[in-house]
Amino acid sequence: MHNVLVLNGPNLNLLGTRQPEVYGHTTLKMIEDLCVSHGNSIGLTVSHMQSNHEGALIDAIHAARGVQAGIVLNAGAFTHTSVALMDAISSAEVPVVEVHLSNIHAREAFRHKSYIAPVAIGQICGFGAKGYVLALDALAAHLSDGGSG
Ligand code: CA2
Repeated sequence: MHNVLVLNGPNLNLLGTRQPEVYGHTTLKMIEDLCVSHGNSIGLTVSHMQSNHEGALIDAIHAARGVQAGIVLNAGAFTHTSVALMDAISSAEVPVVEVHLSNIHAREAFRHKSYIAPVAIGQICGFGAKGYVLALDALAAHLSDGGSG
């Protein structure tokens, strides 16, 4: 079993309670439970964390080094602004799969830029909560390939 962290950023604690037309009806707790159970079925021990604070997310990425085999990261709006998160991922030497519920490329222009994408092994967006399952599958495949490709 590989340890994997599912890390969610700002405002994602509100999932399922507001703006369901954009982000769906699934709550963060449902997504976290789904990740734990799906991870278990594909050989991943999933832990999860959500924070509205950039520094706390950076601390979690630093703490993942040598502990987690990979991270599934939805950095929320920090995706589009945070060089600091990008630098944390670069230095952590932990593979990151970037995930977004919505298709950020079909939304406002400011959401098209991701500071996470250049330092992630890949990006999944536009599939709602199922994107987290796809991201775990992608991470498991990456890890079983020995971390290449
Ligand atoms: O589509 C995604 O997953 C996003 O990362 C969500 C972020 C947004 O800033 C990114 O551009 C794309 C926003 C998360 C806000 O979540 C809410 C959920 C319910 C109600 C209000 C906000």
